[in-house]
Amino acid sequence: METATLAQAWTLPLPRDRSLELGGRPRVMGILNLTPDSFSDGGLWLEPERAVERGLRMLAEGAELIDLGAESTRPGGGVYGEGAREVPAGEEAGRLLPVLEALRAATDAPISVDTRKGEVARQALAAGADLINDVSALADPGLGRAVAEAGCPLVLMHSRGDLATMQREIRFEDLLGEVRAELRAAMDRAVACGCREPQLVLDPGIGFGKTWRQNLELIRRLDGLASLGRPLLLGASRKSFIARASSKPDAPPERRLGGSLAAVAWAALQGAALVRVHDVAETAQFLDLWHAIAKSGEAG
Ligand code: HH2
Repeated sequence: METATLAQAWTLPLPRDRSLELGGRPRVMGILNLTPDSFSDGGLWLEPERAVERGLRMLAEGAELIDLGAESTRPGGGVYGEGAREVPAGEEAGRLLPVLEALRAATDAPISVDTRKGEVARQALAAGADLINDVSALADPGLGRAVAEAGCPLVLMHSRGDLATMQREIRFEDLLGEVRAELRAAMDRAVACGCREPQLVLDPGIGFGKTWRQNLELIRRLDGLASLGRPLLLGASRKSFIARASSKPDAPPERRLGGSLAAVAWAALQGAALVRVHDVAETAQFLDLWHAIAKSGEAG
């Protein structure tokens, strides 16, 4: 392969007259789960002070933005058994807001909030969040309306069915075509809620209602979603398909960095604008080098 596809340039509007510039080298979104039960970092950052430190450390290590999650969305019916418990909005906001407020006071870097609930999104935006990451792609139209009012970016992630059972009922005839059509439908839902297309970021939803082979195919063919005309985000970090597709299927989440970087390499090659990862320092260095190599032909 002679050249890589460097990501197209995009400018996403952020609250308070700021913007998030995307393009060239994919940006690193560092994962910070304030949950007891996330599959990889669950229980590690329950103490708000430690969570804030972790967020600031990820920024120092090269994350361009932080994704705060206060409800695990671990799918059920597959390798994770029952999947995550749904958390009431009050409990989710109670975990989220102290950390969000303290991080907001400490940094101007973009902060994303991973939530499916309009009520939580609204409170998060009022507390200084810059971007909403919705793995349900607007199951709650109230979330779309909150984003429309704030004028901030919204990540629409592809998934199918209920979180509790989605790994049990997987059926695709044309994987890429169906994911693309369902993301297009999600964009239309967002516009119906008052959002504008320039606010939207799209994500194929690795591990959400897909088999491990389908995850591989979606990563390999990610650029097939570029025709939707929006920046793409890939979240493959430490997910179970990495172990399943490797010669060490029992590798626990913290031993999946090599495979996570392979997914980042494929995302970068196909012009992904953002990658959502746990291992920030390693991914940032990987992408710096990936980009330097891709650009080295131009230096003369
Ligand atoms: N994956 C997870 C959560 N949020 N958001 C986007 N946009 N894309 C993803 O692939 C994605 C996501 C699941 O991973 P994690 O947050 O590490 O675990 P958990 O859901 O168990 O908290």
